[in-house]
Amino acid sequence: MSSRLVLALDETDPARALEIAKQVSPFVAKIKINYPLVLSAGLEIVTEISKFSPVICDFKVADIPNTNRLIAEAAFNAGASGIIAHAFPGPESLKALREVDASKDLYVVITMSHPKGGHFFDIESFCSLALEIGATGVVAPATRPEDVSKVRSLIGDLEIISPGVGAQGGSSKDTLKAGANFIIVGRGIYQSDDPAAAAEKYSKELV
Ligand code: OMP
Repeated sequence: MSSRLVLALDETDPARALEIAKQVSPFVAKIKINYPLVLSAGLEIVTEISKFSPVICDFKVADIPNTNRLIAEAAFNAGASGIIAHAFPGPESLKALREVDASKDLYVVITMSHPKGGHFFDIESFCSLALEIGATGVVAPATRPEDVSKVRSLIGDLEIISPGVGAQGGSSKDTLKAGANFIIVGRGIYQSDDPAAAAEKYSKELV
């Protein structure tokens, strides 16, 4: 069975990040890269890691349509298979990402995983926006499975990818039960002494 694990590779040492990407690739569906790694390694790291696994650029894009477009062009030209965006700038900003390349994955953040991270997020409106603009899926928090259930009831068949398992204390079992398709794990894997063994263990928990 294919993996339901996404590695959040927030390791900031480029050489170590690349080595971890190679080692974990048999156990992950995708690798998610965020600003900490890209700011230390440059966008070329997306191209390098894409050789081992599809890469989601977690740039939480949140700007006017033209700036969103420029960011998506850079990420996709580097080889990213998908991108994560915030919903609050509204439909035109999200559509601009879609229009760069509709074959790429677009994930919309619905509400966030940290304590009080849901305070300024409107789950109903953001889910309806994700549907309206034809998102691939949404990001919803493993730290609040009740929110994942609510999101599942609002977005039909769109994918749910859920961060917050491991260092943030979320339960992968409860999150999958609530309707998530993929679980995102960062520190629980890349800070482990044996990232490949940790990724294998997490991936087996998600079957
Ligand atoms: P760990 O907490 O180390 O497992 O990493 C979680 C990853 O998911 C990080 O890259 C976060 O930036 C990201 N994330 C969240 O933790 N919470 C959210 O609400 C949304 C994201 C995300 O969009 O991926």
